[in-house]
Amino acid sequence: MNMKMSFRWYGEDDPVSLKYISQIPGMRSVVSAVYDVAPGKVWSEESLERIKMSCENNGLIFDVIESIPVHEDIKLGKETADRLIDVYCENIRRCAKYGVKCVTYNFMPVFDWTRTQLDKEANDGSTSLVMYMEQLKGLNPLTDDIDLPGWDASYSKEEIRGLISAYSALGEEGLWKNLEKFLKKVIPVAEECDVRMAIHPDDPPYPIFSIPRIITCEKNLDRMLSIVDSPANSLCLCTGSLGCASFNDIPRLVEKYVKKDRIAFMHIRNVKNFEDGSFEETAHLSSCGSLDVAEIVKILAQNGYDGYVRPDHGRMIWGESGKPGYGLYDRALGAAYINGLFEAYEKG
Ligand code: DNO
Repeated sequence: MNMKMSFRWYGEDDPVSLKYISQIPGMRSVVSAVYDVAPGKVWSEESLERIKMSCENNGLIFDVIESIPVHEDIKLGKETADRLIDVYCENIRRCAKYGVKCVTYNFMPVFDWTRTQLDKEANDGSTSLVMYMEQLKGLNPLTDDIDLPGWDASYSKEEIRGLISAYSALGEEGLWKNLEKFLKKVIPVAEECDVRMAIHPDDPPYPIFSIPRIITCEKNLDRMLSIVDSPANSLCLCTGSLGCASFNDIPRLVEKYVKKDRIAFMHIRNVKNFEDGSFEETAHLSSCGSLDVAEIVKILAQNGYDGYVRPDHGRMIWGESGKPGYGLYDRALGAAYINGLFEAYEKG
């Protein structure tokens, strides 16, 4: 197969072992990161070497990072941004030295992905991550003490309030300006190192609590890619993140960007969308959700996609417990299904 099947591993503390990951048929690459260093600090070469060796000892290749986090000061365009971008570049160089070919990151202010519940039980007893507008309504992080699942717990409530106010004042155009500055410094370094930077879309792809979000839709993806027109400035096209909004037609977006060679990484998962914008994460199979996963893979296969793919968020099934979205069983089923689709479409 052309594409490179991969699996996210959260390091030594991950309840899913590299040995088990290596037992999934067709598993090639490990997607990981140095998790014990705060954003804005340099990763030690020893840490990268250790991840590389652990993967290789299990017959796996460590060549994808998810993520090198972008410090909030860079996104906010503070005076420390220049120095922090230099640190970011140094981390890219170090990763490349240990064999990394693709670095995933996001430009979401304050919070990464947002859901209202992490363990919604379905009729079959499995659980998954959901976003219910009903649960979100009426929450105001500036006045309420809220703590949504998936948010960085290291911020105090006061700090979160301060950041939210700063981002509201910055606005979308301010955030674009800071992204532009970041890309113009980072992408040339990635090019030198033969690394493809893969931006993860905002999840969900619309503003939350008046915080601007810009990696959301076709127009904005085009704008982001045109800032530096290079394959090193590419997408991590996450089907679930973009696909929970009705304005994004995922097969069409995949077709457009794969033809331009601007997809470095595919996160493949399915979501079931509701009229009011709520959504539930489901099993990967097309018939389980609103996305036509078979069609998406068909387009990738028929266009000779040779970038990275990983099964994204799985449900918790068969009594497994662990990191929400990141258990072994349902993601392994997802990998097997995606491999099957690629094999079928590549063989025509
Ligand atoms: C969620 C993940 C994201 C992703 C980052 C990339 O499960 O896909 O947290 O890793 O947004 O920086």
